[in-house]
Amino acid sequence: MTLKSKLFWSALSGIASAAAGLAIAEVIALVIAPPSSPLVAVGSLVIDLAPTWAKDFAIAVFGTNDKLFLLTLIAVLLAALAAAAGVLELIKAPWGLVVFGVIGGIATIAVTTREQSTASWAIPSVVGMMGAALMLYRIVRKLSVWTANAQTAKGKVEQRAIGVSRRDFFIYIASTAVGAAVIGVGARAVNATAMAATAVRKAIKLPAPAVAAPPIPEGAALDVEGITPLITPNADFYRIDTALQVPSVDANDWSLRVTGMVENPITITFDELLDLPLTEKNLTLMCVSNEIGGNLTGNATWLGYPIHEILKRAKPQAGADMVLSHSIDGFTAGTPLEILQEEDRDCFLAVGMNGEPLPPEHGFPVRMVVPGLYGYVSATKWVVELELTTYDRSRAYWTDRGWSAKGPVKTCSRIDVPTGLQTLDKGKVPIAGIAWAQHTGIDGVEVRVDDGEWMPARLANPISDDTWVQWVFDWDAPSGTHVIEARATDKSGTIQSGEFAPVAPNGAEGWHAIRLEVA
Ligand SMILES: Nc1nc2c(c(=O)[nH]1)N[C@H]1C(S)=C(S)[C@@H](COP(=O)(O)O)O[C@H]1N2
Ligand SMILES: [Mo]
Repeated sequence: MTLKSKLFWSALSGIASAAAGLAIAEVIALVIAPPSSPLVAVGSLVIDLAPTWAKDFAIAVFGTNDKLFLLTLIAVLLAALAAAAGVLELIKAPWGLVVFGVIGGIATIAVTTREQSTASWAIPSVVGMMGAALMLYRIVRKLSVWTANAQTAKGKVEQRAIGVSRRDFFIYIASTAVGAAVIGVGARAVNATAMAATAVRKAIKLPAPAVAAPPIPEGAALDVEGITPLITPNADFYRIDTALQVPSVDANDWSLRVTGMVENPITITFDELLDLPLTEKNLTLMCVSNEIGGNLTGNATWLGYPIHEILKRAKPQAGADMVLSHSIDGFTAGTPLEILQEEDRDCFLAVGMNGEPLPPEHGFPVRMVVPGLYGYVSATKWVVELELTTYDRSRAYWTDRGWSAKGPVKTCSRIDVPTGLQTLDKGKVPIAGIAWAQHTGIDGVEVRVDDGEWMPARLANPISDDTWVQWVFDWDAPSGTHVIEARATDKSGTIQSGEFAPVAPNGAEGWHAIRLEVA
């Protein structure tokens, strides 16, 4: 084999391996976060570091294609480096792998120094780099076998000894390159769409509410270390959905259709929604899969438009008893029509969460929130259609998977502090937590120690019947091992049941219990 063709094939090996690594990185970025794509991060870093004259030059020459120019430039540069790595790996292994390591290192630095990056953002670059290196190692090994065979053949004996033929090698490298291109370009396109939707979200200014949430009452937050804060920051808010990739919806393209059993089907755009008088409200959201003592719950300040107003405009036909809300990703939830029509329940098409547009993973641009029902029957994120129908005729996503068609929230309480399995000093110890019975309201919480008498805890001032409420019991802890339990009573008189029930099919039951040691 000539030196020229050795150089050619090894350079091609480097490029195919780099393409595979990039494709791996893009696919992982789909799951981690679109801006964790090394291509984007390196591009952004170059933009940040480029001197002004270079930026001016690029804009002057390429106009609005300046970003395309930059990405092309990076791609060409990367291809050249990858080709060099391929050649190096063939003639001076493992230096080709080292070059890939350096490229991966630069990408990792670029990604992790981006604004709002977290440590996990390094994963696409690191895994992509390792994938590329492994690929290069394997391809070059095949290439060595082939070139060795070729040399033997030129000598005299067996044309195809053991090992790899030119054809085998060509198929291997071509399938790597084509596979990487197809997967990588596809993933890149999805990531780019997600980033564009994020940019739209950033530019949105939510209007002030026409009806603001009442101020949080004095004494709603107890002064107990470790108790659940009244309002859950968006970053800490639990996330439950069936979406492998967070749907990216451009608010400018979004609309909601009200369809099915209505006299007056309507469509409403995002701008139209923002122009309506919006209401603000604190509301605790709860997942039906929340175990006793679990944390699949959060309390936020939502900004939205009352769904009963939308329904009034659409005029439901007689006989309809369910609103099947459709998410853009195909998820559906079935909510009783009469609940959504209640004028004082504040069922929302929500656009804001704690003062900002809905975060993408919490349903941007618009989701539903309904006080008093578990999320799976009410809180459709990325909602695009409200279909009026009947429980007889239609089944929602989870109803087909063994969960109850209706899901009112069960009255419940949780002990936040002390955490279980802890050793405390004897004496005064606050036992504290939260209790909830959305839309009914909490009347009281009781605590008992070691199967003793139930003793009333002190309730904080509730924000409203639609939110959780904090409680505390001042315990004088004697030495020994103790089991502490709590139970809530709601304003309808229902006492939280102590009988264990699993989360399926309509929510867990039982008392939260913790065991602790007092020295
Ligand atoms: N589109 C869509 N919306 C959805 C879901 C889903 O899987 N897809 N899950 C629901 C469930 S089960 C719950 S508990 C809440 C959770 O909302 P959060 O992720 O904002 O906390 O969203 C609801 N809305
Ligand atoms: Mo849920």
